[in-house]
Amino acid sequence: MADTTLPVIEGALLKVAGDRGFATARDRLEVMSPQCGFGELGTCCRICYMGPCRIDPFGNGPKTGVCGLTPDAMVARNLLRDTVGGTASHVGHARHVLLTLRDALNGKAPYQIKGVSKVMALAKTFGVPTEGREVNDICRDLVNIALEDFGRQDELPNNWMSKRAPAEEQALWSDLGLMYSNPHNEIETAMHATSMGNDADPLSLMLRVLKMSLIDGWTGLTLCVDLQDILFGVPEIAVTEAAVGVLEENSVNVAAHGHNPVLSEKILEWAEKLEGDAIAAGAERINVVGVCCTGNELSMRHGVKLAAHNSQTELILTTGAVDAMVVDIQCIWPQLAQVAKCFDTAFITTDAMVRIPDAIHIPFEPHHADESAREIVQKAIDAFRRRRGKPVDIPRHKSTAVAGLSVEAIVDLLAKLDAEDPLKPVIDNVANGNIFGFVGVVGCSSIKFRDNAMTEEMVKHLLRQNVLVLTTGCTAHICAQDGLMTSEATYRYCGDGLKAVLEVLGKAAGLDGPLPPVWHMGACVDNSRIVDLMVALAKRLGVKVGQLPAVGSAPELVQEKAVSIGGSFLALGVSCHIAPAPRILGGPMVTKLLTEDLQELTGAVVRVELEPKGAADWMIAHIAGKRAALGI
Ligand code: XCC
Ligand code: SF4
Repeated sequence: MADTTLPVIEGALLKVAGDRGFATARDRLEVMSPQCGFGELGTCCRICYMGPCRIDPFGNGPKTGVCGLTPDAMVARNLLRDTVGGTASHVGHARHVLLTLRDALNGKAPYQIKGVSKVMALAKTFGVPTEGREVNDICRDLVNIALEDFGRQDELPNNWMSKRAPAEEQALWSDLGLMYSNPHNEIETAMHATSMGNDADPLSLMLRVLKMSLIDGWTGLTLCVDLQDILFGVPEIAVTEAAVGVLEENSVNVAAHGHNPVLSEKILEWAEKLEGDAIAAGAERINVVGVCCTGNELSMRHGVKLAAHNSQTELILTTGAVDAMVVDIQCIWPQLAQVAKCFDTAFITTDAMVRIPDAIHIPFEPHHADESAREIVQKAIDAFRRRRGKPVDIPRHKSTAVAGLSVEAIVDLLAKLDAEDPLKPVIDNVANGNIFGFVGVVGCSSIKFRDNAMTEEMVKHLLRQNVLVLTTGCTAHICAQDGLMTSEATYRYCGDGLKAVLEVLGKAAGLDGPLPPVWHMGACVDNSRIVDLMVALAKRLGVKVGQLPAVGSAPELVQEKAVSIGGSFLALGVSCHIAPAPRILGGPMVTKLLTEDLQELTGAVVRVELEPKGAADWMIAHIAGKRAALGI
């Protein structure tokens, strides 16, 4: 029996949807099942019009595509295109934040620099002089360094990667030909290389996969998060709540969904400014709640409540209680507009790239951020006026959750134990086994894995073995909803060693009980925070990141972005558990490369485990191997 409350929340939401007559993603999946076997194995190519070509991995029928493409090259090309999709998404987000910061500095966009400490830290990293200079001037230099990365046509190493990534790993990447310069050029090259009649060598293609993933890691994630922290502030530990029960029947509920805080920060600001209008419309207040990664961004910096992860997005609309759902980019299901239409819900798209039939489109761009945000919040108040008095159905489940564990917040907390050497308490507890290791549980929520509570169950197995869990993205929502970001979870699930460490940390943090055992480190872009923490620990220990007793896990993979994030962990030498299987199994060489031979190249492997316990057991064994190699 699953030791988790999540299926309860999921079940309650599905019941609401069912009672109100809505088909959901689960129904659509059922109609579609079984899904295409060629697609699952990666041996379907539709890159040119002699195809589509399909190769039966059991040897029945054609052994290559019409052009002669082998199954290994086919799966490698497809995988590369997945990572291009993921990387392009994050790099696009990062560039948008960069241009917003530039415009804010030029007085053309209504945003201020809230993360002065981040500006100073980055100035140090990039060798930007600070003595006697205004923060905005220092910041302008940082912006120019970032802009250079997007403009250069030489082959000099990318600024952000070469200054932010650890040196020893860079030497390895350089040997493997994985260093990059301008991310845009590389995205172009990868699309070119995978088009008909180009790269057909599986090994060459797989190295491109790693290179593309590094671009995701250092430009898509690290640069993006660094600049977001400059604009919106470095997250600090905050207590919030999670699950659908955070919706309030008598308030104007505004669900902010998507990824880019450039939008959601303004929505939050205008929700506060227009509270009076909401009260005049008969509401108690404006209740901004967060969905998916936008939810994570808002909870990390403002303690905003977390309403739903990706596979619950259509379900929370069926409660009838969401007055507006405002979205920007990525992971926005087109179905949302159809569900919203059945209620008074204003479903509002804001980005020119995300147009959805039947949505209200209010263009949001940083230069006119205030006007647009005001209009959006007003639409929510109007929708509330129409909804007032109509029945809503809000399942009451929710849990408290501690969020905001940026690396800076963690180091500040540790400094209360050892001001001289903040990481020492962690290192000591890793050495004595109180902390057996670390797992970054990241990525999406998938309806394919929700019924067996894959993420929660896996996490609980890890905690029992004293593994500290760091999480981001929709898996962070899952953990928060299940109460895994509470002190009680420490008592209930952790092994004695981990419990003892978290008790000390909880006290230092001024909490009533121990620090929770699952650390909310943010949105998917904030996986760079997990990497930063690992890099800092490795540096302090004098080892490579790949030698740490640490593993990555994407237990409910959905998005291409999670594929490229996983690739960036692999390039750093951090092994990854993944479920479901990536679409490589039709290519025996590629499969062997990722599950075994990569060990020789970067020190990491990929492991597919579809059951929570099997996944946890493999990770614990892997961590044990790393510990043994370190002699601890
Ligand atoms: Fe999307 Fe980021 Fe995945 Fe959730 S975790 S389904 S990517 S919202 Ni990023
Ligand atoms: Fe088929 Fe080759 Fe064209 Fe792909 S590129 S569709 S394998 S002919």
